[in-house]
Amino acid sequence: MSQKTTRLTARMAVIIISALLSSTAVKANPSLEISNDTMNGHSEHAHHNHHNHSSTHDHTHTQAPIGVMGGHMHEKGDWMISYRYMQMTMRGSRDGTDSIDPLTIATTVPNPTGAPPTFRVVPTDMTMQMHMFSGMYGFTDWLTGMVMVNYLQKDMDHVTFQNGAGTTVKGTFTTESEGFGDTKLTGLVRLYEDGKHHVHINAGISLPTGSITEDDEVLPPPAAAGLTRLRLPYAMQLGTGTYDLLPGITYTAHQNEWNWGAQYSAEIRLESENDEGYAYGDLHKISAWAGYDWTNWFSTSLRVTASTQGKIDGSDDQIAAPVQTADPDNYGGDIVEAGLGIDFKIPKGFLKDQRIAFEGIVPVYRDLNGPQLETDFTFVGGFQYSF
Ligand SMILES: [Cu+2]
Repeated sequence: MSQKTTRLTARMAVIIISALLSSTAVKANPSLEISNDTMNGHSEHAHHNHHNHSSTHDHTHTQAPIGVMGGHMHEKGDWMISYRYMQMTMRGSRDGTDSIDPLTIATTVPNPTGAPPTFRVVPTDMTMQMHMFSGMYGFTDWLTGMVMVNYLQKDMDHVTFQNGAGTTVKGTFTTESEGFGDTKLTGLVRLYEDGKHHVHINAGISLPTGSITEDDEVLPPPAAAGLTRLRLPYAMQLGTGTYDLLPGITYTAHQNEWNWGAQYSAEIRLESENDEGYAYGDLHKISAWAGYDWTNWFSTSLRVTASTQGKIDGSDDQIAAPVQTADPDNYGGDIVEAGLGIDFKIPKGFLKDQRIAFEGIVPVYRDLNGPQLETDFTFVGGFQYSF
């Protein structure tokens, strides 16, 4: 039954995406066929007049900070492969907009199962590392395809309070999970292009290739209990378990030394629950940025991002422990972040014109469905190779 549902929703997703692609294509095609030469003319124009930098690729000038996915397109026949490393550092918990310490959680926050009455195991910090490998190809001047494969490493430190009540700390422990995450296939469809302003649609699907059945050893509260192997909470799993639609729209522009842009992107679950009985909340995200070219090989950017995500719907009955991460209600929330990016375009040698970029992102505002671990810092570093 669940396999049938999976097949059905996968087919629906393919139909939706191909409908989206073909309808845009029909709309965009007549003008694009005529304007192909004009477009090339524009980029040549941009090449020689707007930028006196020798050997400047037009797309390099209009691309988004490295933490933005699907921020640029490629011309027909152009390839790009890239590697991005992302590290999210979380320390301490937050409930709504307020921080909450482990002792307060362990003695006052109700455990929905009622036994024990409060969350006696509290996560204290977490590191998530993600290695993202992606390939892009310009099928035509109006359609770029993108594939992304992720490899994740997560570790979470916890403190266990002894028995069902009181302030005695029994001990600490760390859980780990590692493996491939979900795989993302995206079509980028050009909607508008005049050599200065660019608009494209991001039409993607996320395939549930990441494991949602990771387990590890945990330290339970009863004084006599030793390390016990359990299914890890949702936050430590590697994928969503559902087919997800990844819609979005991206605007980029440049003038002289300045570039700027904005992107709306979302993750919409295409199934009401995965094989273990739950689905993550939908995610909506808006980013806006501005960048400045200090030289023809060095630029910086500032970005602001706002996102909102719902709670987990349903639950995995094998995820059961008196810990906040095992409660589906303690997921999602509203977050505003600010990012500072630096970009290098290698000026000479065999990697000439290839891009190395970094972005550091800090939270500005957080209203979390909690208690939930809060992200204090996100680092993204990447290398992009075009040919
Ligand atoms: Cu690219």
